[in-house]
Amino acid sequence: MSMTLYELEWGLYPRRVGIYLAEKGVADIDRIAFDISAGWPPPELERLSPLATVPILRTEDGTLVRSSIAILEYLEERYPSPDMLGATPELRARTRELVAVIDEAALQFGIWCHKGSPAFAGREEQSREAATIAADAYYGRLRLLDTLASETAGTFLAGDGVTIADCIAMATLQFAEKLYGVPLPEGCAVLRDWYDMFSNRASAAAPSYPKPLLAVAQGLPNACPPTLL
Ligand SMILES: N[C@@H](CCC(=O)N[C@@H](CS)C(=O)NCC(=O)O)C(=O)O
Repeated sequence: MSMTLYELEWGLYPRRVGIYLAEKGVADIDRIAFDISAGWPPPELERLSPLATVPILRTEDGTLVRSSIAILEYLEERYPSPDMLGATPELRARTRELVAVIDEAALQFGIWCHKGSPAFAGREEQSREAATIAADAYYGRLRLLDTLASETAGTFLAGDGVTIADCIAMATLQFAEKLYGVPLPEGCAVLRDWYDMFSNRASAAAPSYPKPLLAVAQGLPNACPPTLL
């Protein structure tokens, strides 16, 4: 029996794992993609997790790993080569520092969407104020990421090799740009160059987003003051 990954191929968090598996060259994990067209969450997902979020990894012994970062760290232990965390404690600390900042950015972006996007109107309470604060925080984290990335002498965010930080950053920025039409903030030259470079990698080929969602999601920038964009 092999491991099973439950995902939503284009989703912000599951996409982290999708990019990682492509970079790692791991293909022996069964993948089950949920579909939002029949409503969310699907009953099978509710049975798997009280959080009802994806991604979820089920290991061979039935253990459920229900957080994208925990999944990536677990897979690093299972598939140590090529190393995508860092070869020394210091390099691993660096990767995790970047991951923490990007994860905060993703969280803020999610709040921005949930509170400010027509995609969530009618499903939860909208708040222009909350959306604006989250948008500001999202861009603040990206500026911080740009500063941290500029300290690195290497092609990738944490150095010369691809790490889980690249996978998580790519998933976040791609989701923001391609689904919601939210560009990188002005002035983040290092992050911009990294994003343009990483976008050309096979692992980062944009997934296909559900058309009905795409049609409403692209309205997000209009929900916030133009000064933030
Ligand atoms: N911290 C979790 C977040 C997972 C998450 O929020 N996933 C989204 C999909 S991209 C989800 O399942 N949302 C459904 C919901 O919140 O009901 C992780 O890193 O895995």
